[in-house]
Amino acid sequence: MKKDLGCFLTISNSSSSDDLWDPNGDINEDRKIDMKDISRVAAGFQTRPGDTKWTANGDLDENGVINMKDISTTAKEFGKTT
Ligand SMILES: [Ca+2]
Ligand SMILES: [Ca+2]
Repeated sequence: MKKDLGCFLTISNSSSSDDLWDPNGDINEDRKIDMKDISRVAAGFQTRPGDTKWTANGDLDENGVINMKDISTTAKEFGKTT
């Protein structure tokens, strides 16, 4: 789990400059929406850009903060594949 999260942070940092992300709740971009995605949004709960736990992909509505709306959006897409 720790290793997984570290990997994600690396990916997140390196891909933050491209805007290919489609905000559908697939936070780790493995083409399916599952607990991993939800836990990643949850991990960034109430963070803003610049916070150490900020997860850019987790801000689905791009309002600059990860809140319940983002988590519930991810939860709504749960189980979907892209
Ligand atoms: Ca995923
Ligand atoms: Ca948001």
